[in-house]
Amino acid sequence: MSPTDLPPSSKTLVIIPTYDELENLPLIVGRLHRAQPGADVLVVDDNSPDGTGEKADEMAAADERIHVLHRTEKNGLGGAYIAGFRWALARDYTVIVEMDADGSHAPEQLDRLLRAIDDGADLVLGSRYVPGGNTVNWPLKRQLISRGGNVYSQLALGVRIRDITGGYRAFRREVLAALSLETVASAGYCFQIDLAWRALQLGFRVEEVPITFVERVIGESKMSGSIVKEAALNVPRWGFEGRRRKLRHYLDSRKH
Ligand SMILES: Nc1nc2c(ncn2[C@@H]2O[C@H](COP(=O)(O)OP(=O)(O)O)[C@@H](O)[C@H]2O)c(=O)[nH]1
Ligand SMILES: [Mg+2]
Repeated sequence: MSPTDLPPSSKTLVIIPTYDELENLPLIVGRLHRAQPGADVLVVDDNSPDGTGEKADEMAAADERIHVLHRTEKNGLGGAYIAGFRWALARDYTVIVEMDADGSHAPEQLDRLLRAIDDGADLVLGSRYVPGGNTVNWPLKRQLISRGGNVYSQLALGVRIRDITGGYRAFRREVLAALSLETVASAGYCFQIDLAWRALQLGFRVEEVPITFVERVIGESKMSGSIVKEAALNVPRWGFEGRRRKLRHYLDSRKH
C-alpha cells in the first residue's frame, strides 16, 4: 500500500498540551472552533499548578468536542503528545494535529495544513522558514536557537526540511500508527525532530506549509537549556544511524 492512499481530513483531533496556560486555553480553543467548528480537541494537562486542568474539565463539560487527559506530573512535551496520540489512535480520528496552547500557532491557519493532507501529504509541518512563513515578536535569542537548530538538524540528518523543530503539525493517523511510539524517548523539542525523522525514514510524504508563528503574549515559555542539549546530543546520533543503515542497504544490494 502506498502511504498516500489514505482518507481526507474528515475527522480531526487537535491535541493541545498545557502546563500553566489557564488564560490561554479558552482563547485558543475558542479561536480553533471559530476557524474549524468540526474539529475535536484533546487538552493534555500535566497537573498545572495554576488550575488549567480544572478549567479544561469545565470546558469539556460544556462542549462535547472538547476532551481532557490529565497526567500527574510535568513530564515534557514529548510525553504529553505520546499520551495524546495513543488516545487518538484508540478512537477513529483520521487526522491528528499538534498545536501549542499559547497562541503561537494560529488556528486560522490550520486549513493550510489540512488542505495539504487532503492533497496527499502524510505529515504536514507548519513552517516558519519556507517562503510565506515567518515569526512575529520572537526574541533574537530564540530566533537564533531555532535557526541554528534547523541548520544543525539538516546537516546532521541529511534532510532538506527547513523547519523540522516546529510544533504545528498534522499527521494522518497511519503515520502515528507506524512510528513505534513506544520507543520515542525524546521529551523536549527534539521530540519534533524525532517524529519527522522517523516519518521520513519510513517513506511517508512529509511536506511543509508556511505559517506565521507569533510569540505568546500571556504566560511563560517552558523552553530550557536542557531541552536544547537533548536535541544537540541526539540528532547527530540519529543521522549517523540513518547513514549507516543506508550504507548497509547499499552494500547488501551489491552482494545480490
Ligand atoms: N502537558 C505539557 N505541556 C507542556 C509541557 N511543556 C510545555 N508544554 C506546552 O507546550 C506548548 C509549547 O510550550 P512553550 O513553553 O510555549 O514553548 P515555546 O513556544 O517553545 O516557548 C504550550 O502549550 C505549553 O503549555 C509539559 O511538560 N507538559
Ligand atoms: Mg510558546
